[in-house]
Amino acid sequence: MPVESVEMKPFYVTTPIYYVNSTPHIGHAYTTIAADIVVRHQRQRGRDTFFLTGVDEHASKVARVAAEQGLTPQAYADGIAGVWRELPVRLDASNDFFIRTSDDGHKRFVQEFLTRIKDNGRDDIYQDVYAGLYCVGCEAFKNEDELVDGKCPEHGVAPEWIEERNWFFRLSAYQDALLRLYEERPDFVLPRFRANEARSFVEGGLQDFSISRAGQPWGIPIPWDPDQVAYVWADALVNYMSALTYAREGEDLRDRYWPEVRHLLAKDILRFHCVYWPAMLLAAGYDVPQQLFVHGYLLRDEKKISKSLGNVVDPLDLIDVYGADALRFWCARVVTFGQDGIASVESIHERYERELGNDLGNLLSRTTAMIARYRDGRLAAERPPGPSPVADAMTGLADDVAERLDAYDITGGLERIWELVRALNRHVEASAPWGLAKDPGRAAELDAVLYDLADGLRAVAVALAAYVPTTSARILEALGQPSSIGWGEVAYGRVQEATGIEPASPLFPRIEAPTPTP
Ligand code: ME8
Repeated sequence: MPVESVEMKPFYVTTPIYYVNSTPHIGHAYTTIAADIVVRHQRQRGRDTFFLTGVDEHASKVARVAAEQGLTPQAYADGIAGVWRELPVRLDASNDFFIRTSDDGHKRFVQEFLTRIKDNGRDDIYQDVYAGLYCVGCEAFKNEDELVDGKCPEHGVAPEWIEERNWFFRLSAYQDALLRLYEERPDFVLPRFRANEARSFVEGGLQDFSISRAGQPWGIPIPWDPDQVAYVWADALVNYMSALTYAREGEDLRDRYWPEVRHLLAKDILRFHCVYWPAMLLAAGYDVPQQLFVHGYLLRDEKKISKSLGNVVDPLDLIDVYGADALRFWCARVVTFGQDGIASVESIHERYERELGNDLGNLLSRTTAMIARYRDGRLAAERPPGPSPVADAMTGLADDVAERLDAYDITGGLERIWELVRALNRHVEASAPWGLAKDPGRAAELDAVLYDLADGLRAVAVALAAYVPTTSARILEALGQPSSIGWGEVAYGRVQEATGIEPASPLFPRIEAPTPTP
């Protein structure tokens, strides 16, 4: 779809809220970076955006660990929430709000939300006794057939037997409504193979699930039965709506952003998001989200990276070495977004050197050095007439990238931009400006080449702004260009006159290669 015809409705993006008691790893950074790329891009197109991330605090493990440390759960959560609040900052993510599920605004809203379901006149919340195997890692009940050697395959631990009287949500009543939703809105869950996964799960029959836990010291009290607290998922999912009610004092942002919401998440929590959450919203009488995009896992040693499996890649360590932009670039580029992929420090290093350092960094260094040397640092806004391979390479770029990013194809969008980066590098080699500079009779040709290189790099910088915001700004500055990054600037021939251009310092200085992991 060409960019002009995209409806300019508001655009609200969420990541899952991360368990406060785990440690940020590359998988968490991955969703946050992807969401940030998508939302920054929409902002460049002039859309009214809102980006939410945050932490999920009411897991039963929080209370357990707090007790071990002699702290109240709240004091323990307060102590560790800062690391999570810092994560998007370090990743250069532009979130508009950071939710904590222990916020008063969230707790109040969850109580209202559950009461709306209870009072919907369809008896959708009822009391029953539940007995079953519960995995604390997943915060979910497990069937025997989901276990491998009696253990949860995700967490490698045996689930616990739990038996208690709980409040249940009548999920089973929403089977037809969900199937109709998937049918009527084929883009509700993307990619399509994930929508099929959700559909087959629903077609297999839905079991009601417990939305409360008894005898827990930590959680949001069930308003009509304060001896029970909300089950952590019945509490956490609601964050996507609750945040809008109190993120801006005195405003209910739901009027603006609900249901224009896009949830990004990995496949581990597909059922909660694509089945339970829309059913809960329907039961509470709210519109379901606009869209859910389910991405794959970053794997290492063929296992999901996670704290419990002990093969964490700490994103903050990677940022210390390579910088946030390199991590963002690598996340978008290493695997086709949506698929599973292998994350290794070696592959970040390789892309840093080859693509960021050589393809992009050297291109800027060479271009600015040539403008400084051959034209005394002056960049003209007029180009001598004649065919331009750079203009050809830029044809359709803005629409192509926008179309890919509208479809969450952050990998494809970046590859399309990189085609231009490669075309610019080819142009340097083919036109050999250093040869033209020796021949005063070819001054106009040299002007044309320098104009094209500068203009191409300028367009690359604007197109890359959602992916690598700091690098983008540095390129524009080195070329003496304004910092405006409106999407309309991704077009040929918009470079502005500039003087005083100096050879740019390396965008991505050389870094010693990491020692290979065993
Ligand atoms: O599930 N590869 O929180 P969580 C890619 N609190 N993405 C990964 C990943 C990996 N190896 N590991 C984690 C929870 N993620 C709940 C969510 S939402 C209402 C409640 C990302 O801390 C991915 O987005 O376990 C996944 O869905 C999320 O982290 C799970 O984070």
